[in-house]
Amino acid sequence: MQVIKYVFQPHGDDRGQLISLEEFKDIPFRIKRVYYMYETAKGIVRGKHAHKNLEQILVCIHGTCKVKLDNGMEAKIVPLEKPYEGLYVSSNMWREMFDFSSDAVLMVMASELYDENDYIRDYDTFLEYISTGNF
Ligand code: T46
Repeated sequence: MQVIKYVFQPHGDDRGQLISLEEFKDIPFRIKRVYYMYETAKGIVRGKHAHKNLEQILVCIHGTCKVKLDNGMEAKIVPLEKPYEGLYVSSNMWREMFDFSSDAVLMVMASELYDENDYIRDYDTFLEYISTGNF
């Protein structure tokens, strides 16, 4: 399984850093939605689902966390520790976010609007769904 981690180019000067992300340039899809999570309680695992169509880029813009990606055949754990790193998460990929530092802010840029029908929230259903290859 190939993990795609983008390294964004900061516009740094003596005032500090600034990162700008543009759709189709820095982000490989139209950004229809941005959301972020913070004040994640200790020991919490978020996600635990896959999406049928949604593509996303996850950026831990403050603090740190880890993301487990699982395509049904292989799983990898990716640490997100820098505000200039973006993890691409494709559709048909089980994801879990965990090990959040208390100051973590995880921002997500998404290719689609929120749609509960796009979620697969049961792991066995996910395995069954990808085994059909009908997507
Ligand atoms: C994903 C991972 C990385 C909305 O109303 N609008 C939204 O855009 C989102 C993302 C969530 N919600 C509501 C739905 C739930 O009542 O917010 C609540 C928490 O959402 P959820 O339990 O799905 O959050 P996570 O952290 O488990 O998963 C989220 C995204 O839902 C998901 O698409 O890939 O982050």
